Amino acid sequence: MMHWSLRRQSSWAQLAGHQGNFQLSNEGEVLKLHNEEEAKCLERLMRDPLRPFVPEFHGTVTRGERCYIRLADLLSGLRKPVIMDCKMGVRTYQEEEFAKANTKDLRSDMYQKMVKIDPSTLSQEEHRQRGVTKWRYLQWRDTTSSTSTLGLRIEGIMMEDGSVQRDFRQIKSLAQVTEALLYFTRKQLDVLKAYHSRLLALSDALRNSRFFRTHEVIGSSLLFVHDPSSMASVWMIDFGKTTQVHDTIKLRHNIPWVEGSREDGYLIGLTSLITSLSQAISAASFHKEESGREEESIIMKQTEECG
Ligand code: I3P
Repeated sequence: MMHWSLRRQSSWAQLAGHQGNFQLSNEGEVLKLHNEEEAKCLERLMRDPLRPFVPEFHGTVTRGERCYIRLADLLSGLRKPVIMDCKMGVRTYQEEEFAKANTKDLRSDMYQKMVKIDPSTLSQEEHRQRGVTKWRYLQWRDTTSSTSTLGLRIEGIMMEDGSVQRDFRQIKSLAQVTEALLYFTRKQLDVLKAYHSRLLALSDALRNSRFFRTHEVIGSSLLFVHDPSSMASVWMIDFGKTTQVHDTIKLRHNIPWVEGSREDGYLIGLTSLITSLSQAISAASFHKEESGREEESIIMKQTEECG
């Protein structure tokens, strides 16, 4: 998760996967620690039909000894933004990470994260080593969340008061995603409809995108942003693990991954989100009608009592 307003620095810092990777810029941009793959992707995206769905990329800048990519602040102009990060695709690890699954390159921090949530998931060997490979951890995250099945997972939500919630790892079903969407939008129909249209437009743009045809999109998120004036938009962010595939590989993005296929399942996730938004729109419409009826009957009762 990464694109946060400079005005809300503490919020994005709280949510960002890699704290310390961001800097403020006086020009109202978000500076993100340079990553070669991400910079290449952003450059290509600026010449692709996906451009309107990606934060404007303004090149790089050096600060001290570190290089940063310069991105438009997606929260600029929003008063009290409400934000949701959805990580897309049926896996969040690259094939290289998978290839390293049998190495002895163990991560104790990832082992600790797993122990905290469910120690029973770890083998005796892993407990003895007090470490797991990065692939093991990422794959566990994918299969214990909605990533493997629905092709997306909600990584975090920030509400208008700045409070941050990251506790969505238990979400497995589409109905639970719909519940989360209703909570995130507070059942506002106009906001849900705006998100729905934006995702349909994204779906069209992806169909026409050369970038999408030729890239394996891993660990990238859709950032949902709205504010009290109901301005709502969705942005594609985080391309650090997105790579171009060889010409001979024809990616479909809508089928499960098998080793070597490079498939990411991005469109499985997008379809899940669009379906879930349609369900949320129906639920919110029903709720609105019910509330209207309740209000009407209260008014009628009061009129009768007065009369
Ligand atoms: C992190 C999350 C990040 C990943 C990071 C994980 O786990 O999967 O996407 O960074 O790996 O620790 P969680 O969200 O459960 O805390 P990459 O996407 O860059 O791989 P890292 O610790 O090696 O940075």
